This record gives sequence, structure tokens and C-alpha cells, in this order.
Amino acid sequence: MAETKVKGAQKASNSTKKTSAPKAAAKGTATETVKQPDPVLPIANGEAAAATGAPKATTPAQPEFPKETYLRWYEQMQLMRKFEEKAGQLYGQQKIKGFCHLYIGQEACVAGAVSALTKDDKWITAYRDHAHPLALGTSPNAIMAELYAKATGCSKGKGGSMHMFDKEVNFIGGHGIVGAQVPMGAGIAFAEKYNKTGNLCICYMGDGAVRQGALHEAFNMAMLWKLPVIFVVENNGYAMGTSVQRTSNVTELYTMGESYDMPAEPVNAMSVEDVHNAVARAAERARAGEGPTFLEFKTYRYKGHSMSDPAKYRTKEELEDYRSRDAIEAVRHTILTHNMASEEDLAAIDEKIKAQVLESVEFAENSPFPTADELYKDVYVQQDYPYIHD
Ligand SMILES: Cc1ncc(C[n+]2csc(CCOP(=O)(O)OP(=O)(O)O)c2C)c(N)n1
Ligand SMILES: [Mg+2]
Repeated sequence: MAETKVKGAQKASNSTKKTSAPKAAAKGTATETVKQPDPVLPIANGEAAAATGAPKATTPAQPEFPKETYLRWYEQMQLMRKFEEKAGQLYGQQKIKGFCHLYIGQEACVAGAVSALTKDDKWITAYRDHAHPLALGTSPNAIMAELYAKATGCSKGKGGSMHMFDKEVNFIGGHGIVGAQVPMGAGIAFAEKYNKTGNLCICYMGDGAVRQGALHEAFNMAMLWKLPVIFVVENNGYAMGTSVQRTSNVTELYTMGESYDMPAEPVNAMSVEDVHNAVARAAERARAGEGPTFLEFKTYRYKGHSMSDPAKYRTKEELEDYRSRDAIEAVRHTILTHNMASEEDLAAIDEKIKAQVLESVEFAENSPFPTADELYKDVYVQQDYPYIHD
């Protein structure tokens, strides 16, 4: 059964772009891909490298996409990276407080999906959520102000790092409870289908979320009702300091879709092209009324789980190995190798981003904190429920 479904995914891909998904996807059989852990689980270094196993990024002989797409990816991913590097610094200076989870290293997971979807599609994710709205077009000012808990933040300073929201760009959070956004993603997709909009919902989660019961309930209903949803697990190898191999009998996480007959595939998410192609295939399926897809993005976070994590559970070598596959560097290399832009052009983009980030800090610094009466606003009160409008 799984084979048929994954083949279906491959078929869809032919009508969009050629696939570069690993061979395991083409085979689509659980027995060939599910790895049995050792009886005594090692706390060995390099666990995540084995768990995510993303191949090294390579520069294609011929670029697969137009110049504009590569330049947009470069700019989006650089903005995510530079914005978060600055946020990390500000956290160190205690300008930003509370929790702060950086996305550095994972940028392609978002950039490749933005280019494959439309602006009317809906987005939802967990608490590692600064990059998604940045790429969707939320102003860096509003995101930095939210990190500062200022009234001008995209969640009016009441959400903070883990609860970014921006309805204008269809970004529906930013959720701190691991896995909570998975049934919500299915619900959003239900609404799109019910209202016959033709839009879909892309629902991100971490590898830690796939063992939550809510995910399994949501997967079942999403398949049963053929909801237009793309479930994405950003498998960065760790949930806090615990590797996938220490917590899961199934380490090729995408195979979990097979339990629900859900088309699923692994994606080298250090390659923005691969992310784009996989999301485009899934979107085509969703819009054709064929229902959900489960994509396992094999990725890596360069920083610790949060700002307070020194990440001692992994080796420098493991980190360096992933840094050598950096998606931004790969895109930069493609752009330069194929003369899509010069070093100077890219430096100009970098300068523009630097200015944008500095402006966002100034904006956040100069913004007021929310007033006390904000405590009573935006609180859900049941009046004429059962139907919530807007
Ligand atoms: C239901 C629930 N249990 C535990 C936590 C504490 N917690 C916060 S983040 C996290 C790890 C999640 O890791 P993963 O899903 O892999 O996402 P990543 O941080 O790698 O992006 C845990 C256990 C939580 N927020 N919610
Ligand atoms: Mg993780």
C-alpha cells in the first residue's frame, strides 16, 4: 500500500519538476528504510548525522530554476540568518528575554516552501518560528519588536519569541506546546476545503512532535477527509538534547505516514531546490483533492536547542559536517558559478539586509511596552459560540 502511494507522489512530480529525493523514497518500503537501534542506546557523538543523513549539497551542472528564484532564495535566507544572528547577540545582552529558539542552519526548509506555494496558503509551525514570517513578508521590525515584547510586535508584544502571528501573510503561529499545531494545521486545511478556497495549509513540526498522540489523530482524520495539508517534520536530529535514535524505534520518520496510507517522502532540506520540488509535488496533490502529504525535511540546527543550551551532546565534527552543506553557501555558489550575479551584487544584498536588521533593532528599542489594559484584549470569550467569525 505504501508503495502505491509513494509512487503516486513520484508521478505527480513528473508534471512539475524532476525529483532529487533520495532513493528510499522511490522504493517506499518501510522494511528497507527503517533502521533498528542498538539494544543499548549509545549516547555516541555523531548520532544526529546518522539520523538525518542529508547528502552534501552540490552545485547543479545547469541551474534548475531561473536567476530570480535563486536571488530571492539568497536574500530570504540571508535575512533569516542575519536577523537571528542579531537576535542571538541581543539575547546575550539581555535585551531579549525568555525563550529564544534560533532557526540558523534550517533556512532552506522555509525558503524552498515559500517559492513552491501561493500567498494565500496558510502556514503554521512550532516555537522555532522567526524565519517563517520573515520569509512570508512580515516586517523584520514587527518580529524584532515581538522579541523585545513591545506593543508594536506582530503579536502586540504578548506572544514573544515562541508565538509570532501575522494574519496579513497567513502565518497562524508560533506554538509552544510540542505537536499542538498539528491538529490545528489539519483544522485550518479543513476550513480551506470546506470553504472551497483552493488553498492549502503547510504545517511544520519538529522531530520531537511526531511521537505526540495528537499527530496520529490528526493524520488519521486528514487522510480520511483528504484535507489539503502538507505536514512537514523538520528533522534536525534532536528534540532538545535528545537524538531521534534515542527516542524512536523508527528513525526514518517519513515512513510513519505509511501507517495512514499518507504519501510521504524524505527530503534533503540542506538543498533549497529539493525542498521546493517536494513541496510543489505535495501542493499539486493537495490542490487536486488527493489530500495530505508527509515530508521529512532532513536538516540541522547550528545553534543549541535554545539560547540556554550549550549543545554538549554533539561533536564539533558533526556540526562542521552540516555547516559544510550550508544551504545559503550552496545557493551563493550556484549564483556565482552560473553568473547570475556578481560578488558585488551579492554584497549589495548583504548590505541591504544588514541595514534592515539594524533598523528593526532601532524600531524595537524605541517602541513602547504594551499598556496594562492590553491584558484584557484579544482574550477569547464565549458569547454567541458555536461559530467563530474572524
Ligand atoms: C507537550 C510538550 N512537551 C514538552 C515540551 C518541552 N519541550 C519544548 S521544546 C521540546 C523539544 C522539541 O523538539 P523538536 O520537536 O525536535 O523541535 P526542535 O526544537 O528541534 O525544532 C520539548 C520537549 C513542550 N513544549 N510541550
Ligand atoms: Mg528537533
